[in-house]
Amino acid sequence: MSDRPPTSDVPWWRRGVVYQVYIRSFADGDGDGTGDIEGLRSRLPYLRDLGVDAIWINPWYRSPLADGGYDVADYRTIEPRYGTLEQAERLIAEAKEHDIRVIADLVPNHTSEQHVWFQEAVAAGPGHPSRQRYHIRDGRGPDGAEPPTDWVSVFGGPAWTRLDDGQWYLHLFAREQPDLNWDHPEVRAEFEAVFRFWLDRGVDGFRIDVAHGLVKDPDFPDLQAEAQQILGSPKEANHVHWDRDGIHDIVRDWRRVLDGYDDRMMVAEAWVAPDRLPLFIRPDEYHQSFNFSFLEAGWKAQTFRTVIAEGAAAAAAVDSTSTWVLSNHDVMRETTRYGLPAGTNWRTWPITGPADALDEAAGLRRARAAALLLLGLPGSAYIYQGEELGLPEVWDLPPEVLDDPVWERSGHTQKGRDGSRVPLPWTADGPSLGFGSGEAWLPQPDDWAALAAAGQAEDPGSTLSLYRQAIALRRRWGAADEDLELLDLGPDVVAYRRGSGLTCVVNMGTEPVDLPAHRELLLASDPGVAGAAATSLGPDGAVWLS
Ligand code: TEU
Repeated sequence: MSDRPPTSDVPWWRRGVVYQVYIRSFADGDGDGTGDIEGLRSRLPYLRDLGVDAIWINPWYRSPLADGGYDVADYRTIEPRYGTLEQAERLIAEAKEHDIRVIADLVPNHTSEQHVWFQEAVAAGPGHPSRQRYHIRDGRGPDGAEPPTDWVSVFGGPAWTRLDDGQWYLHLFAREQPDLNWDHPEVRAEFEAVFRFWLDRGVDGFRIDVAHGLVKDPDFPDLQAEAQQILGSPKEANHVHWDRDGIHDIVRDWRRVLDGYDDRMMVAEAWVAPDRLPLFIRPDEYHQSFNFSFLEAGWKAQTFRTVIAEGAAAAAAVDSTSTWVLSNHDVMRETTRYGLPAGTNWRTWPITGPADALDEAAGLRRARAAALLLLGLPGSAYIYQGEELGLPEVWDLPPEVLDDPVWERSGHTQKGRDGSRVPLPWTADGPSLGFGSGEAWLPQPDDWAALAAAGQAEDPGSTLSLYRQAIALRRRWGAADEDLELLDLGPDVVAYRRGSGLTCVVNMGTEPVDLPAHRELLLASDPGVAGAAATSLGPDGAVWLS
């Protein structure tokens, strides 16, 4: 067991630091270019030293990887490229020895087209009961040649694909991801069994994919939407297929299953309006739901102040805690996002440019400051692999290596999300910078050698050292209470004080700002940003004071 002091007696997930492992790109144990369970297991000491409480592992189930594993063919087996069930069990056990909890990623909105249910439904033909587990319907117009509705896929293009026998199936994401019918009792029963399968194998929690999906308007009306933004997040309550009230019954069933086990949790990936988020974290539903407004805020103090106040209040209203997140495998890495001019559409910018709009140095400074903003807040903090290395988005990946279905489905108007999924650099040399013994499935930029974890671990001024120090200090200063007081230090400043006495100040303006009186400078986002006397704070800087 590790010798770290327990933070408190409240449930671990209420205040934990959760590290997101995009398994395909974390560490490759067998040299085939794809990350895997053995690679992850070999890096558990790194995660222990970073100080995280838990890891969330992106889907590791058997999958053709048409959408990076969010197309699950079998929820009870491990994708052979990632390893075996025995290896998964060993990983869970070893993580526990390091005091690291494991959160699995469950995908209930859709399966892979290779799931046995979908294969059966396709083979059986129209009218067969197996078709009712999905949304498979007749088309409209002469010969049913028009899709049943005008709905569009989140990844671009129509949300319906026609089968050879003439019927159409719904897929809100890629063609390879047919949506399940959650009105079907077998679908509900199967997922309860899948929850139990993984709970019995010791997982501590679940991240639930597309928690705002699942339920569709039974009348299947047209949307008549002008155009849906690709990878956009329409935050409309009771939309025809998002954030429908019927979701909550399903969630309550899942919660009953989890409550039959000790100390387990589930976190919702719900892209919903801020005022709808509390509904997902009522006491008999999810334990947490990502606060994506925090991620979506640009480098603007007013926006962050509002988002923090609203997020904390919304969680407190239902006796939950907020779940802060700056980045994940679906969005441009914040080091690049914060380096782009305010208002830039970062989904399209890698294609539209202009490339010289990017200020990489400012982006990194701001990302480091944002880390202190994030890690000082009460509630839980999710960090995405590579964030602790200050990795930028690889926005200039050559088109021929792109793997995200978004690239093709968007008609090449968006490159997609591969730029945030490039395998991690562990060492300054080797064929894939220590990721594995061979080439990585996506190419790493040459200058990532300088960002490798091994070098950063030795450098006290590195981004990795900053994260390590911040997470260690958070145990002492940030975890003991859920108190939060926002301070007014001017229009360009985000500042708050915690009940412990920790004060966090972030300067999002262009001029230095005065720091409040304090006893000690605990941590600064960049050496020198607060000067020797720590009386003022430079632009794009953050400090923790006591
Ligand atoms: O993402 C769900 C989802 O809705 C996102 O695509 C969202 O629209 C976008 O990121 C908002 O900016 C989840 C997974 O995280 C993603 O990787 C999968 O591709 C998707 O579900 C389908 O399973």
